[in-house]
Amino acid sequence: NLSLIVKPAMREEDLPFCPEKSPLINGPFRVTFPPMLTMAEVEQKNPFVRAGGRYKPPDCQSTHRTAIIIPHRNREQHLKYLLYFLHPFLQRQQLNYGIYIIHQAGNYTFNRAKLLNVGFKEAMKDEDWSCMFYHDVDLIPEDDRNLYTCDKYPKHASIAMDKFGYKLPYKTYFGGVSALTPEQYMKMNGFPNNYWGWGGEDDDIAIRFNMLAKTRRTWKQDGMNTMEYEVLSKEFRPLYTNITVDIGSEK
Ligand code: NGS
Repeated sequence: NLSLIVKPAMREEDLPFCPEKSPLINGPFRVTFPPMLTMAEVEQKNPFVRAGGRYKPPDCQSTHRTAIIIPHRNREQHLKYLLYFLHPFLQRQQLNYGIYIIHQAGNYTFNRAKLLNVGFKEAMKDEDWSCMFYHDVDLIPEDDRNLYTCDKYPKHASIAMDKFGYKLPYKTYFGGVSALTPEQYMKMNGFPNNYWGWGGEDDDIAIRFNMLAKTRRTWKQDGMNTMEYEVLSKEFRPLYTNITVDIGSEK
C-alpha cells in the first residue's frame, strides 16, 4: 500500500521568519581549492540556487535581501572558486540573496568603482535589495560569522586578509569587501567613476563618509548622478547574473 501525500508548496509569506541567528552557522572553515573544479560541479553542488544566482531559504522568510556585486574581467578561475565557497556560505546565513557579476567589456583600463556603481543601479532594477555587498573577485570569506548583512553604518567586511597577515594594511582601509544599504549609498552619491586602473578608489569611498580632503570638493560631481554607461547584455546564468557593460575609458 502506497500513499502519496502531495504537500502544497508553502507560500513565502506563510513561512515563519528565519531566526535572528542562523542555526546553520559554523564559524571558521578551511578554504582549500579542489583542483580541476568545473563550473558545472559548482552548479551541481548548489541545486537550490535559481537562475541568475538567486536564493531564498526554503523553510523560513529571510529579513535580509542582500545583493553581491562583483566587478570582473578575465578572472574565470577566481570567479569559479569564489562561487564555490560563497553560495553555501550565504545559504548557511539564511539570506535572501543574488549574485551579480559586472563584467567590463573591452580592453580599456579596468575601473572597479564605476563597475560597482553600475552593479548597484542594475541590481536595484531587479529587486528592492536592502543591502549591497561590493566584493572583489579574489577574496573568499573564511568564517560564516562574518554576516553578509548591512548595519546602521557602512560596513567593511574584509577586515582581516591573509595577504595582510590577517590585519588591516592601514587604519582607514575600506577595500576588498564592503557593505552599504541603498540609502547609505545614495546619500554619498555612490562611488567615484574616475579612478581608472589599480588603487585609490576605496580610499576615496572611505573618505566620502566624513567628507575630507579631495572628495569633499568632488563627491557631488562624481558618482551616481554623473555616471554614463551602456549595458551590452544581461544573462541569467545558473549561479549568477552576468551584466556586461561598456563603461568607456579615461578621458
Ligand atoms: C593603497 C591603495 C588602495 C589599496 C591598498 C591596498 O595604497 O587603493 O593600497 O592595496 N590606495 C591608493 O592607491 C591611494 S593592496 O595591497 O591590496 O594591493 O586598496
